[in-house]
Amino acid sequence: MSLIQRYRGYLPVGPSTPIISLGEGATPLVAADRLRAVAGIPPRVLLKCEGTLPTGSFKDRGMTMAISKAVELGARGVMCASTGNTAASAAAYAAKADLPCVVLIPGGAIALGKLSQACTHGARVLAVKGNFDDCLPIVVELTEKGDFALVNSINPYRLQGQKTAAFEICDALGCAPTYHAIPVGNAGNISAYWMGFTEYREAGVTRTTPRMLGFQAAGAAPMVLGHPVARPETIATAIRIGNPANWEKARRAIDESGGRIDSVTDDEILEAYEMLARLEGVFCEPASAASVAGVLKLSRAGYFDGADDAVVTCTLTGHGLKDPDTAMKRAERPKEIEATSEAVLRAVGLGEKMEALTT
Ligand code: AN7
Repeated sequence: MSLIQRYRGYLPVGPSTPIISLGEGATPLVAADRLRAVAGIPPRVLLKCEGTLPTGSFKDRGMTMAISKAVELGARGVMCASTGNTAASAAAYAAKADLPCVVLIPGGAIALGKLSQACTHGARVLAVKGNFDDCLPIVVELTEKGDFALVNSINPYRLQGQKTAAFEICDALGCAPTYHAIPVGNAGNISAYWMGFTEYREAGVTRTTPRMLGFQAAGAAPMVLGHPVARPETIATAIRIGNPANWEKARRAIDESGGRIDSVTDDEILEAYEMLARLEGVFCEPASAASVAGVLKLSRAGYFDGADDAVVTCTLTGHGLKDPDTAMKRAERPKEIEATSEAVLRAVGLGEKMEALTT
């Protein structure tokens, strides 16, 4: 069942809304027990793995709504600015809906997997000499004037779709988590989750809401600093954003929930990225690891002390395959060897042990 069908009663869709779906929704919520044990994190840690969505990121939740509504409302095409994942998702759903799609990306600053998706789905991809914050106002201006629909997260249907991730978490747990950790870029997703958590409480499905813990990259942390960042820099290119469009909404989510916004350095992001891959078998992209990096940071600072009965859910927003360059810059390159079993044993340095096992 598509996400729109499943949560129809909570979404602004009617009988005449066409459902443009790629089978999104129902992503896994995976217990991170090894990571929790190794890092000594007091609460239970669960990972909401959004990399399993059709285009490999959480954007699909918002895009199925945004594109369905664009078709319903008669848009002639769709347009977005993007650090990569929105572009990939918009391109795929626009292809499915037979709508032209134009995306503006910061030139040279988006991950290869995302670029390959946008281009392959047939979007017109334009590399702008500037960063994400330079791209978005152009898209706003052109879509206000023309008949293309804007599908960035300032489109309210995007957040409507994305709030369903909070529903899924509550449905899986049977209650709301105690804390919810999430990376923050343009600040749409944290706002959407808060909307989802509060709507479920208002509907009586859950009795509580979590404290929202938002994490920005240290080199792109306008909400932590309290002012826009003119030249955002981080290895987590997905969240390389200096002036988030949903700043106010996100601020309210954090304040109303009793949560906090914090920053994590690129080193902290990469540490969490590797721990997730090696301890949990979960390959996410660097920006996604910011949620877990933040939980590690807060845990070390004693923030969760005494919260052993608590549950912290972490959104892993995108799949690791989105950014193969970052992965291979860090990983050990394959060793080249002769095609013999002896060479294999020598190369892995386990010759004696493996012989002992096989004889
Ligand atoms: C993997 O694709 O902004 O705070 O243009 O791709 O809702 O912006 C992506 C953002 C986190 C931040 N993790 O979410 C885009 C774009 C990943 C992302 C975020 C993004 P928001």
